[in-house]
Amino acid sequence: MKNSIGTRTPKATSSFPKNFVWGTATSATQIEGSDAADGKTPSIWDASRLKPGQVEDDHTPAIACDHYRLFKQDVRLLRELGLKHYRFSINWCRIMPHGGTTVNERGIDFYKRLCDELRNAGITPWATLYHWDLPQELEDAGGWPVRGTVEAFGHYANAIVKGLRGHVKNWMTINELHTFIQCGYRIGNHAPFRQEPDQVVWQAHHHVLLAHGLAVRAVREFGAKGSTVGFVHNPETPIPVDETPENVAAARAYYEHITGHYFGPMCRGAYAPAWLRQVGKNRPRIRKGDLEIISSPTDFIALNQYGGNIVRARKGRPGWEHLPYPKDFPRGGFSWLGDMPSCLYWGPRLTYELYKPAAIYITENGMHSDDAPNEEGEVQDLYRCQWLHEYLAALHRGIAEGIPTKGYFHWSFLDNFEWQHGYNKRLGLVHVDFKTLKRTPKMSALLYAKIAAANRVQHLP
Ligand code: PNW
Repeated sequence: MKNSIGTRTPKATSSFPKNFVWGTATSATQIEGSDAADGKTPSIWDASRLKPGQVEDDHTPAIACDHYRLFKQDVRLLRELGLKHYRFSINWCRIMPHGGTTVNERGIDFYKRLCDELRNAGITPWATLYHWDLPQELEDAGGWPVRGTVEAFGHYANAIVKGLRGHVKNWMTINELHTFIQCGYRIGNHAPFRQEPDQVVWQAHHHVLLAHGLAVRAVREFGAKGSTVGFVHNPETPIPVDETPENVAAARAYYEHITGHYFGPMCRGAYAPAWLRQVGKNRPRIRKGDLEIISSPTDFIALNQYGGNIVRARKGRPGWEHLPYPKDFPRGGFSWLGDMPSCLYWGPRLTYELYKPAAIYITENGMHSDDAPNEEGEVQDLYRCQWLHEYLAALHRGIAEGIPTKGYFHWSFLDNFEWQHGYNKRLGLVHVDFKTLKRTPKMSALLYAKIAAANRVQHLP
């Protein structure tokens, strides 16, 4: 028999569906800079609000990638890479300064210019309404634990959806409620750096769900015809230690347990009864009509997926148990991030099995690695290249099995301001020199561009 090692032609099965959405993602505070330009007022993450020690090395987002001024160059780079979809977020403080009700047209104009530039480059915009830039005045009045913040958000959502009608058709309401409420109001390592008791935290959680519902309604009422909208969540992903029915069932039960107070109200119109029992007297106050607003139908569920945890069924008893990772394994650049490619299989699968969304998008996936240009100016970020192959192969498996995942956005397009880590964590496909602001596509950007253009991964497990 003729030796065919190394001459393997790609299997048809490694292709993604036609029209699969390949994109990259960013957020306003992390890349824009120009934090007082054109009428913008401070958010809770602004340089002027951060106190010493809150962000590593006291970095601030005052300049970040200077994208507000360099956006044309950035869109050109996206075009050169051939990436046809781009997820960004809108900074509330540019649109409604001070968190008030007066619209700042100069703020809307920036996002119109960005969208025009994208359209001319053949790139579809995907806009997130809230990626953590709460106007400082709203925080001063109590922040997300206070219902007035939801009302203010409703005004903002209506204004920006109206303002960008004709420019944006794909909307995401809220980015990672779990992260900014738990880190911002319970743990205190994200702005507004508070440590509140459970009832306050769960009240804030409920208010953000309500804000999501109002944003869905804003898109339905004021969005262009054919607009789509969904919520972006980052659930921890349980990965069964093997695929025996009992271990898969344990993973599903655990996923229900951790998503029932997020997707439950949204997709079923009710908080999971087990969760309500668990939080007991710390449950949020829910007004009549709230759950109808929260469960306004959406078009997709968006997942930000980075890692996962291994679970299995408990011996002789119902439920699950976690298998803790050995020290230093696996890694992905953060304490919370373990490199577990199969999360891109299990996350969409469990979400689909439990909540049956019409579509799923992976709106973030990525890792930190500190690669810099070498003497030839090449950034050889081999870990990220390997990551792309492995994670996308896992994503592909689910699609091949019939899970309706319609798109993938790599986090992030550019190295950027990584919240409490400042500029010390680099997650970009494109390297940014924060002194000169020079952009250099890493090896992974070129690899990802090839995968997107070919619409297939080369390596399948
Ligand atoms: C997400 N955690 O943040 C955000 O949406 C991005 O803005 C951010 O840059 C990216 O992931 C990388 O960190 C997270 O503690 C922050 O589990 C913290 C956690 C998860 C996601």
